[in-house]
Amino acid sequence: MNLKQIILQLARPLVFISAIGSFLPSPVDAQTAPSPVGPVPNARQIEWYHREMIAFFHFGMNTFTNDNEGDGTASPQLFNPTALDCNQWTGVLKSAGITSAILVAKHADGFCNWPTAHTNYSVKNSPWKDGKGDVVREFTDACKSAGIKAGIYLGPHDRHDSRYGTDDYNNYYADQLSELLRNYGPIWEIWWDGAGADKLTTAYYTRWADSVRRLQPNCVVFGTKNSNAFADCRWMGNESGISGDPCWSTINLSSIKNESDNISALNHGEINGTAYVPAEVDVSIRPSWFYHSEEDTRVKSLATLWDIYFNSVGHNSVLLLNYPPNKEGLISSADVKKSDSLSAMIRGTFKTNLASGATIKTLHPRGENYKPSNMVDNLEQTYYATTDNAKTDTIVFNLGTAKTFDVLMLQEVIELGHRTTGWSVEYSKNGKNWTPIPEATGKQSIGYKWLVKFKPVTASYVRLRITEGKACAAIHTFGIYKQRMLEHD
Ligand code: OTN
Repeated sequence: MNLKQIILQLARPLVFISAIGSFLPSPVDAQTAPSPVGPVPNARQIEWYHREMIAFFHFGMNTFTNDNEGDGTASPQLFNPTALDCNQWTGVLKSAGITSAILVAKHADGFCNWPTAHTNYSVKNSPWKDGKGDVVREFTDACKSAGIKAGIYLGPHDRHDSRYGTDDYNNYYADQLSELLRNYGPIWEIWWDGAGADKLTTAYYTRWADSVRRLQPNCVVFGTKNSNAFADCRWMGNESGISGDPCWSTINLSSIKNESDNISALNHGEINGTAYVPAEVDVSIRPSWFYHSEEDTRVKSLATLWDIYFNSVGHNSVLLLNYPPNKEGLISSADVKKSDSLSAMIRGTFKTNLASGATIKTLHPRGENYKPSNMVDNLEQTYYATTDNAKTDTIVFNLGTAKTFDVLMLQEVIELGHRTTGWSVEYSKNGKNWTPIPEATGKQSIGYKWLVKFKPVTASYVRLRITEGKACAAIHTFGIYKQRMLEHD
């Protein structure tokens, strides 16, 4: 053996070891978290995502004029709820497990639900409580005692105030905004409806956003059109409760600004969007935003609400579900019944993850801190991650026994950005022959939560194939569930 042969002989095991090494987690990967990729959420957005559902209360002059878009000429004398009880509203939310709510303080008709010092067009000139009432106060107090986060819709458009469209309106709105942000305790979200708001320039919103940040640093901003630069969350392009598939939390701010040309971008987000502005899905439990007695029989069916839940919360969005209080000032019994049924279906379905306790094998585990079982441990802090060089993976869950399921849930670690951009799920009786779930094939986004429902399948093995990614995968949850259906109406 000459010297060259001796060197080659010695080198062979080293080459072999280094080849294996590229498949094994490096010790560094095993201990350290993956680096974030692309835009990531701020602290307000992370907290907002975890609420999952928000209640919306459209209540005001329109409730008493049987309108949705009053022109601002209705007399304050018409506003007179006979039994307003915001504790009843929060009771409905508590029993549904909803922990945040947004009240319309002023809609586009300009009538103010609180005794503002800046216009006479308000509750103080109504017969309700002899002009001494304050719906915003009753709402925020009820939220506080129920442990519910309170948000405010202060309509940027105003059909009553003649200053709308002039610079004086900027001052008027700013004064009202500070009144609301200073005097009612913590305000968790402010809603800047884009409807009719085209005259409001970026300069207006810059001033108003500055007040929000100074007076309520933790307040989430629902931003539209010219408030795009301040938006923590965006409109998603329709009022039917359907976020797109995919639905990325990222988007270009220009798409929010020019919304009418970019409805699809709002609905789907943009995979390479430069801003992190996830979708909030505003939809009413009834056909209209405000209460109309003739719609008492047209409250959305449980099947429709169930679909909306999957198309909003289950499409990486937060659901903002409107319950319009009636002329008494109460949420009607038909709406309460539907709300209770929806929450019973959500709780019943997601109570038991049938994948918990599964034996899990993956191709590219990062290491002990990010082990596969973290996906099914039901803990907030833990997650599974692949090695830095693995953007794809095949993850097999051996369920131990045959289980029947018809829903699946995936969650990414949102703090680390959108990572996985292609995935599919299959099932098998023996771990060898795999059948795709068509509804869970060729999927793209995950984000905070992705849900899919399908006809029940029975299997002992389930396989998640991560087929594309921007970076190594970081999967917080993989869940399979059996729907708990209530009687449909
Ligand atoms: O007539 N509209 O103003 C209208 C009809 C249907 C759906 C939306 C709108 S306006 C739209 O409302 C959104 C909230 O639902 C956002 O605020 C958008 O910025 C606004 O343009």
